[in-house]
Amino acid sequence: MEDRILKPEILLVGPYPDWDLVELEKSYHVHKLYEASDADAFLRKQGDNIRAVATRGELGASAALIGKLPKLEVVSVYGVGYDAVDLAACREKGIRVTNTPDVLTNDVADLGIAMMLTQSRGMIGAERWVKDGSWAAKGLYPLRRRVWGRKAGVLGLGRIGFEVVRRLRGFDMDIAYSDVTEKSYADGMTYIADPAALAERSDFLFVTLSASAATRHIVSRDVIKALGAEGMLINISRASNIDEDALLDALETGVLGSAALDVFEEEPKLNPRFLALDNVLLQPHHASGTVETRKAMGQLVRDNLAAHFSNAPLLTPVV
Ligand code: 8YV
Repeated sequence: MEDRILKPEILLVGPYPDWDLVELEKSYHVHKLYEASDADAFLRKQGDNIRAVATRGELGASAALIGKLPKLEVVSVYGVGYDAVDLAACREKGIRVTNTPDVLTNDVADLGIAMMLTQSRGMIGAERWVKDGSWAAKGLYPLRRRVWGRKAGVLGLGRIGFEVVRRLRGFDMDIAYSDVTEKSYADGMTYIADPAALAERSDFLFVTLSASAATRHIVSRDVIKALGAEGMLINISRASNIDEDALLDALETGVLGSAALDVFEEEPKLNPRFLALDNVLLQPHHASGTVETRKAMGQLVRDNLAAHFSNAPLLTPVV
């Protein structure tokens, strides 16, 4: 009997690792949108029977895509961020949404700390200094700024922000945070509601809040200016949380000291202005990119789909 009669049909928006694809194909008839040369034609042909979308954090599911899938029941996001899923369209049509919180928190926090250290101590340039012979030819590498004991600001004290803080404590840092409300678990940390005031007192400003329309450009031109010529901005959340034009202007003119970024508007295509800067550390949106975490994320995507198709409660529902 044909596969699709026995198995629910699902749409994969972007590629997953092979170990996930193999497992998904055991239970579902998988359509790969990313392999279609003409996505519209593909969806006109296949869209009518698709009951689930499996997507990635940064790819989400737009209202336009959802509108082309009349039998859609559930969107399962491989990622904690669901800002790219049109939740209003899902709510209106009774479509459930799940994500993969918790399993990636520690890896995302680790990368944030690694980015702070790498950028502050100039490790990329230092390695170049060794490899290109500058060490032997020119002598000592220019001095960089210390990390321990300095002031950190954390914008968004959710799961990831909290783990960033736990790690920063190991560097004896003076830590403050900003969030919509003061948090009961923010032991020993100064609460500063205004992001610009938080930036003003910070040497390192971590952006760790989940993105939504309400947080768009919360790191504004003024916040960036307040962080200042000695400050460093570290973004492990979403590009939309930062006014990227303002960030580029500030990095180019020295209004902001430096930045370490894992996410970009229009990624994976970056604004070419980033590539000309020597005061940025650029990472390819891989804060959750370890084998262990990605395996756990894939498992949670599948567990949510399995729960949905067996009428069991969803493990990590968003809608
Ligand atoms: C991506 C993410 O989903 O968790 C998120 O919100 O953006 C990431 O984990 C991951 O890079 C896979 O594309």
